[in-house]
Amino acid sequence: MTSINLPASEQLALFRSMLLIRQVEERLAADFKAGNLPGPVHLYIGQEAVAAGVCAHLRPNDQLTSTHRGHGHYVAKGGELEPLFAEVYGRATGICRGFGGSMHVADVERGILGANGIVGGGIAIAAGAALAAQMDGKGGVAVAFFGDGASAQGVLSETLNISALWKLPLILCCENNGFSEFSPSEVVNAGAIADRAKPFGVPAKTVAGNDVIAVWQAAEEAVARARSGHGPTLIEAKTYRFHGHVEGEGNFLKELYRSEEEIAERRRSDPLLSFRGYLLKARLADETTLQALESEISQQVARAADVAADQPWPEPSVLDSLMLKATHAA
Ligand SMILES: Cc1ncc(C[n+]2csc(CCOP(=O)(O)OP(=O)(O)O)c2C)c(N)n1
Repeated sequence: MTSINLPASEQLALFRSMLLIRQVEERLAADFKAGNLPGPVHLYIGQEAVAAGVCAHLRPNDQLTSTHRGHGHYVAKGGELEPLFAEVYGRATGICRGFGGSMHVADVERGILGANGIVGGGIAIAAGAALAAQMDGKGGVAVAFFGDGASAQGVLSETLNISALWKLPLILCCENNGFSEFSPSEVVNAGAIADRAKPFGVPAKTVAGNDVIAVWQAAEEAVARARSGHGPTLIEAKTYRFHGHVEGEGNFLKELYRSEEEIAERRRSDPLLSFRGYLLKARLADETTLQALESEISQQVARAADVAADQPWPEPSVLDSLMLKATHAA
């Protein structure tokens, strides 16, 4: 773990953000296992340091785009828990009225432009948000979170090109968790992902994505560069997902693409536990404080999830009227 001379309150806020993501995801994992989810979920467990470290630098009006693995970014940007759970549960009070599900959680008011089932789909949308922020002239920035698989999509090159030319206030954050669905990143991506920024003259940094302080530092530089009009930065955060590509994948995969031993080994560098250990060792928090925080967050998560699970299903007529509006708009 990188250590840093930041006020304890800021470092505890990072821990809180990671913990909140972890507990939300663990609740959803349990919900899936119990057969209580109407659709698929792709969990972010193991990658929390990336969302927390980057989003710590974002202001309420800054914007982000996310992926099919999008709950962590939503939570780190300050999205409310109850509408998140309600959306994943398909309920009427969901953030998209229960019609979007896990892969579409969004809260435009909070700058969360949405999770996205199209791999790489958020990259150019974030460039558009960065262009809007640049035109507004208020120092806003946009962040595109995407995976290593998405970085093999042509849209990354196009976005690097135009954002470099126009000096867009954009942070391209690749979460390299080692896999694209069930394929190791090496069979999907030629060369180093960070090197993709080179031909466009965009600065790039590869960081230990399980080290929240290292991510925080890289993001601090990238966000400052973007806010001051110097253009985009690519961050490649090397991390690992502890859960499957999608919950329940063991039920349909014919063979395993990674061993239980590998996962157990990688869990030894769990970003949340490493940071917890660091906070204690650096005397930034004591055991009692951390346990109190853990129990407060687990109550907050359980309450939000339980309330969401009790909400009604959406009325099909709402869908009809939304489709009607969309048809008129087109
Ligand atoms: C355009 C497109 N192509 C293919 C898919 C199928 N697909 C869903 S997730 C995924 C892998 C994405 O890997 P990565 O970008 O590394 O994200 P991760 O799942 O590791 O978070 C693929 C190929 C898709 N959803 N969209």
